[in-house]
Order: sequence, then structure tokens, then C-alpha cells
Amino acid sequence: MLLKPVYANDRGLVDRPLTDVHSPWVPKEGVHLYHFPLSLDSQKARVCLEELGILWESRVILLIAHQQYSPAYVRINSRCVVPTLVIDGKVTTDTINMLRYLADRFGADTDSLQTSDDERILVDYWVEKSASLFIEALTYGYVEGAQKSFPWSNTNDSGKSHLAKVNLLSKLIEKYQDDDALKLAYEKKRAVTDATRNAIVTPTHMSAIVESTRDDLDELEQQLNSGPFGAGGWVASKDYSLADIQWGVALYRLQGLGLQPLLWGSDSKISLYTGKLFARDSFQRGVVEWLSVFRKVAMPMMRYKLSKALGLTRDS
Ligand SMILES: N[C@@H](CCC(=O)N[C@@H](CS)C(=O)NCC(=O)O)C(=O)O
Repeated sequence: MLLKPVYANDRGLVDRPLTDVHSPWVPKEGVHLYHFPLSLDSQKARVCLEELGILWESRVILLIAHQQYSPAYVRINSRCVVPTLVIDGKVTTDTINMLRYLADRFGADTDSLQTSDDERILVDYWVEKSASLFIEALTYGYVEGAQKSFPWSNTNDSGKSHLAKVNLLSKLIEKYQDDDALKLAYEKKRAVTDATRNAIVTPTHMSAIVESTRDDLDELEQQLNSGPFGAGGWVASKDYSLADIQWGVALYRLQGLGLQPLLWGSDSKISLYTGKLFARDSFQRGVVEWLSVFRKVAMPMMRYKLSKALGLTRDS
């Protein structure tokens, strides 16, 4: 039974991360992030860029319009996902890999996101644990007793949006059957999406995912009780680390999905930890401000595109 995202569970099914690999398809200069305002992993990448004080250019990929499957994007990131980082014509993919790369390349100058050798194992452990929460299933699947709030209120669609993606990918496989690279990328993405859809539509599967998430959060509570957090530090070290970027974004989403009462107490250490995480400047800039961008810009744009596709709007 799949209890973690395919990216954490079955690395054989997805393309290996790229690190600073030259690509002819991307801008030759500057730091660019291909991302989507609401995407969990895009939020992590933005918090990291903000934390390091890096000036970056935004390139929004509209997931709801399936721009992540457009040939132009798939040639840059064959996983058909956001985020993708581009620096001076070179591509880095896979969120865990991207965050480590950014911290290694830019963190030393500002002494940010640096991990000492004796803390590394613990930081990596908590990075991996957060990245392996099956948040996509919790976002799109039905969880009894959870009250989702904006913008997640209508995401529980019994797997329909995943089925639509599987069907679209089948059409793209057909359309690009003579382009080996695109065809393979779409086939892999279809397998990943189908596995995720299966988890979402099976009630016993969803209960097992909730149960396993609760176990992980119990372990987080213990770590906050016994680790550096108690002495004014963070989850895995005395300084804010990549593990805290991961957990800030994950806990914010779980809270937005109405799962807090099912997963952690309002008087728990996790609640104290979320207060500290969400107040951080980089979190406000990388996550909260982009939610209002989504509300003000992306949502109307998507509505417009949709009504245009349906023939309800004309450009004048
Ligand atoms: N953790 C992996 C996966 C990223 C991922 O699943 N991104 C989601 C958004 S958070 C996505 O782009 N989904 C689009 C889709 O599945 O069609 C990575 O960083 O490469």
C-alpha cells in the first residue's frame, strides 16, 4: 500500500534529480524559479530563496491549466512537475536536492541554512521525513472529520482531477509517440499519477495514510520535546535549517486542510513550533504573500482561460 508520495517511495519510477545541468531551453542568465503559487514544493523553494536573500525571477507554471505537461516545460523538467530552478542557463530539479544545492551554493556568504557535520544526519532525517508525508493524497482525498479551508475547500473530487490528468497524459503519449524523450516523460508521469489516484480513491488506503501521518507527527512532537527546540532552537539544530523549511510548509498545508485537530493538539509543542515557523519573514514572503497573489491574479486568470476555452469570453 502506497503511504508516501511516489517521489519518496519509488525513485525508480521517476527521473533522477538534475543538479546544475546545462539546458538549451532556459534563460542563459539570472536565477529563475518555475513554480506555482499554491504548490507545496514551490512554497519550499521560495522560502529557501527568500531565506538566502537571493533575487529571483518568477516563472509561473499554471498547474490547473496543465502547463507542466507542455513540451516546452517537459524538456526542462522531464518529471512534469514544479518547481524547477534555473541559474545562469543550468537546471536543478527535485525539491530536496534544490534546497540543499541552494544552501551549499549561497548559504555560506550569509551564514544561513548551514549545517554542522554533527547535525547533518538529524537535519537530513527530518528533511526526508517531512518530504515523505503523502500530502498530495491528503489534499485531494477524503478525510473524515477534516474541514478544509480556502483554497483547498473544493479539492476533494474523488480522484477526478487525477483521472483527467491520466487521460490527458495518454493523449500526449499518443501525440508525441515519435519523440522518445517526451513520450517517456509522459509515460512515467502517467504511472506516478495513476498510483496516486489509486491511493486517493480507496477509503481504507486514505485511513492508512492519515494513520501513518499521525505516527510521523507523534514522532515530531517527541523530537520537539527532547531536541534543540526546547532550548530555543529548531527541529533538528540550534539554528533554522532546511528541515524547518520542509516542516513549516508541510504543517501550514496540513492546517489548511483542516487536519490539525486530527493530527496534533492545540496545546502541543507542534503548535508552538508552527507559531515560530509561520512568523518567519522568509515564510511570510515565500508562502503567505503568494497565497494572495493566487487569490488576486492566478485565480481570475484561470477563470478567464477556462471561459475562453469554453467559448464564453472573447478577446477584444
Ligand atoms: N518532490 C518532487 C515532486 C514535485 C511535485 O509533485 N510537484 C507538484 C506540485 S507540489 C506538481 O508539480 N504537480 C503537478 C502534477 O502532478 O501534474 C520534486 O520536487 O520533483
